[in-house]
Amino acid sequence: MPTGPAVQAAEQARAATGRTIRASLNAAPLAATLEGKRVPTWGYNGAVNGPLLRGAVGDRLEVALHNALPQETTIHWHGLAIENSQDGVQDVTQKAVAAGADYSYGFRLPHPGTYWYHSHVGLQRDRGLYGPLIVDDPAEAKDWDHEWVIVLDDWLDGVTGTPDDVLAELSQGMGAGMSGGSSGPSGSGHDMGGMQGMGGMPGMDMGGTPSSGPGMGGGMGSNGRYMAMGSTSDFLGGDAGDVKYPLHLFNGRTPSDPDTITARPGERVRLRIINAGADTAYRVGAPGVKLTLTHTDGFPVEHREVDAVVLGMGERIDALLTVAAGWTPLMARPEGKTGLALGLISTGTGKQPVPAALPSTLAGTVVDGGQLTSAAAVRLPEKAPAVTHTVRLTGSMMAYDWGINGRRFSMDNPYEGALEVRQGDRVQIDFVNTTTMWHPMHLHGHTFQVGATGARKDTVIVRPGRTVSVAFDADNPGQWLYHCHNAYHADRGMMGVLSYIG
Ligand SMILES: [Cu+2]
Repeated sequence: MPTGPAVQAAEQARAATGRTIRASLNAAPLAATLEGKRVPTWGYNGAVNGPLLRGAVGDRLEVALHNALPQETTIHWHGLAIENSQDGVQDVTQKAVAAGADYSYGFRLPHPGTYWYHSHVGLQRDRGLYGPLIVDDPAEAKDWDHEWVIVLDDWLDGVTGTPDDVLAELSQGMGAGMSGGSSGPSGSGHDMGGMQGMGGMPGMDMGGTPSSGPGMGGGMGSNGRYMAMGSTSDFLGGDAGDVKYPLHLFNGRTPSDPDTITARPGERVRLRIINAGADTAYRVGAPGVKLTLTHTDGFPVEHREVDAVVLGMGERIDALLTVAAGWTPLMARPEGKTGLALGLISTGTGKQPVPAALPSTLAGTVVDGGQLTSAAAVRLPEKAPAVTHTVRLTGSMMAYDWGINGRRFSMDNPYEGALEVRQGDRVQIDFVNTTTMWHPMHLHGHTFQVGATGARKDTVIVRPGRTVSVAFDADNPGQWLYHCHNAYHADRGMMGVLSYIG
């Protein structure tokens, strides 16, 4: 039970400063201005990318939500191991907040780091209903001069359609998208590497016949307006994304009007990068400048110097960057897609770079957060798992039937197929990707460890045909969702519940 005695006991055991941080979030329709155009969308407090919420470890965060949307909503506090009743999952941890209603969230901030919040209802977070949440560690030695909180997002709402329009098209399956003439090279990307490592999994329709999609030829879907065809990434192991986005935002702004910070040459900037996208991994870097990766998903890692870092949807990376004289373009390139999200660092000299003149690729040493090593201070002590759950990621672009172990999640019966754990147990989850596409797998309420010594994370990239094993100690009782953080995959059913029993 989200409010049972075990949950209350876990909440009482969390560190407390006695301080309370209060914030208000008003979820409402708004008109954003992007590329000089008025873009109708939904967001918090009148903007795309909500306000920065910030407190210290042990502070209590109280957020008053007003729902001025025309439909129900909730807020999920992504990555935070908070009290279960505050996790913001409709029909699992709370009743959704009705249109016009108010709701109060309140919980202690359990761990320092870079987190974020977003709506957990339907496809609302592929509009503007998200924002950054930073938890400070007062004991941390600050070896940087500036901090830059960076929220990246793939954007189409109000420009080419709405997320609901996108889902309507995708749900017809790949056949519908292929019948359109405007969607690029014949969709071969979605089949790429399809047979490798799949071994004829049941439910895998690799026939590739355009007629396999229901609803063929009807409505918008037949135009292939939203489906990204041939979007591939070697880094992600094949198919990179399902959806075409006309814009990519860096703190709610496009490259023609970039977010810009000023610094002196030689100063260090701590980047706190959040991928709030729905269907896009971002490769982030500055040409000719090294990034020192220090944290992923809030938790410290052994420092790693790279040329660029890839973030799946929901992932965060903290990195240190030393400022060079002139202008430094911090680029986020959508993996396997075209476009750019951009921010600039200026030292007050030189000429501001023109987006079109920037390099189209970021090469060299490139890693993702799941390939980093946890800092010793946060590494889980070695322990044999009391239980191992196998989570097969299933489905295909062809039928758009994404699921877990061949079953599509339904909120009507959320506990069917739940992964059962007992408090105190070391739990291992093996994410086995039987599909031809990568999935960023997210677990609520816990920060697992990837492999024996990998990073502590709450969202990890699982490449096609690969297995990623994660482990955690079951220390936060309740009912917790786990799901692919591709908004469209999650909505179609690649989701399940981790359930504390006994
Ligand atoms: Cu997915």
